[in-house]
Amino acid sequence: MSHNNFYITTPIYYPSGEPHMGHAYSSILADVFARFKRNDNFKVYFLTGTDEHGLKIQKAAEKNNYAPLDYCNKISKIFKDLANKINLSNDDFIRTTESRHHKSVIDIWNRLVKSGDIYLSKYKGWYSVSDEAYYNADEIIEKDGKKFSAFSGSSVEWVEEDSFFFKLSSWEKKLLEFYDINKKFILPVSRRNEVINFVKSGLKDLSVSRTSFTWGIKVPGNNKHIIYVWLDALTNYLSALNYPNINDELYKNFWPASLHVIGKDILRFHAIYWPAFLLAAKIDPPVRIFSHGWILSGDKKMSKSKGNILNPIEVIDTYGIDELRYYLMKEVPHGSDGSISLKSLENCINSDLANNYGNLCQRIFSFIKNNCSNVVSKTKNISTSDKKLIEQTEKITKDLRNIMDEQNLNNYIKSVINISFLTNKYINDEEPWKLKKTNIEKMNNILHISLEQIAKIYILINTIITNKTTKVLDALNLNKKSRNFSFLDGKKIFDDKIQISELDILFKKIS
Ligand code: ME8
Repeated sequence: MSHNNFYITTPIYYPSGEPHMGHAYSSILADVFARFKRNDNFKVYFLTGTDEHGLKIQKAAEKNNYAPLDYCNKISKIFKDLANKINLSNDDFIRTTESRHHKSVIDIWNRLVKSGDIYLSKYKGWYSVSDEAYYNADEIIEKDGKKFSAFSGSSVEWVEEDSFFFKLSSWEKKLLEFYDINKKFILPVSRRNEVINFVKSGLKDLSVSRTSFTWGIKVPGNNKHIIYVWLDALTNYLSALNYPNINDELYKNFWPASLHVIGKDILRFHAIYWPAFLLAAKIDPPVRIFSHGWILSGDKKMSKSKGNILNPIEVIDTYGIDELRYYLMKEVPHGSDGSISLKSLENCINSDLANNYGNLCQRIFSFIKNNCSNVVSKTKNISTSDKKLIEQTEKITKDLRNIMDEQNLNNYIKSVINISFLTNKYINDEEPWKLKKTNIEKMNNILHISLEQIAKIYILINTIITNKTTKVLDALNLNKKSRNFSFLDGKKIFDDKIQISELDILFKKIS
């Protein structure tokens, strides 16, 4: 894969119930990284989709009186519609019930058999259908006579059945070596440490087939066994690139994946099982697993089973998608959990969107309209305070690529807020309105520099606020080709006079 290609994925979602804010968060986060790389002239492939096999889905379909595939068709479409509604810029939407995925899973299975990493035995232990995960006895807690996973809190059941196993134990040392060589394979560092400690405490072989239900991909040559849904699901990242056709342009251009964005609850699968499967199958593991925290409501994970859901569609219809995207990205701290509420969403809209970004634009646009007939000539002489603003902005922007290469979106947002703050202060200090009669050239310089700043701010933030930033860049008459990050390398956005167009109020304050 070339250095200028970037393959990024969201988790593929279980279509077992309707999507909620946690799903929207995970997807928007990945979307922001995808858009950042596109703005930075990378060739990006961005994948999302649905994870449709396994007992969890079979049970959800039965409960709703549907055949599994009919149920998946129905719910998968709801996830696809949500992707549109939240402005995901995904290039593909994969469903694990598609034949392209089936081929890919069979190939991986055959490779693992060929490498001697799979053997037949019997599984005896705990299983959580909700997590589709096996748990050791020391990971189980008992409450009111019922057993739960101490890790996720989901209920577990005792399973005893014939099963194929993957020799995960034999990959322990190689995984630790892999983490050691690839120091940034797992971010944030706290999650990396968690994974390394877990692997060091010893890995058991992993059951990779089930025989007590039918909804899934059958083990080749053995009709009784269904391939474990996580081995099936993880392979989606390869299937979307037309693996096993390794001569396919997509595979050649985009594997290994640059970044899998996932929640902390599915870290083990991505940071331990996935690289182990791939190393065993002699396929390069992905470059980065970034694990985000949970969206909480109060202090609880937002999820259907807890009944504390903020419905993303309702919030978008009331407040707008730009507003929700910005709020979620700002409010949830890097790699940690974040508690959200409508009250803090409203505060964020008022303080950041209306007062900071919106006000900066509106005051400059209306001044230029009223005093300069919508045209500002090119800056001629740079004053000390112009220079100061330009240098302060450069100092902030020069770190942005590194910040985003570590998925530190909070610092990115802080940087953009800071540029907006500095620009507002510059305008207040320079008082262009006082120069109309005395120094029209200086007034023009200040306005030109302010518009250049506005363009930078809105290009940076259009990774998050996708609709209203376009309105501003259109009103600046900035051609589409120039809406990229070349200014991060010191290039100017406007080399000439700037003609502006009408700009409506961007963000309405909520009272
Ligand atoms: O785990 N806050 O699917 P899923 C933040 N099919 N993120 C949340 C969340 C919350 N309240 N609730 C869920 C699966 N998520 C598998 C993935 S990938 C090969 C297979 C996140 O629908 C969760 O952390 O249960 C996970 O990353 C994603 O939503 C999908 O959850």
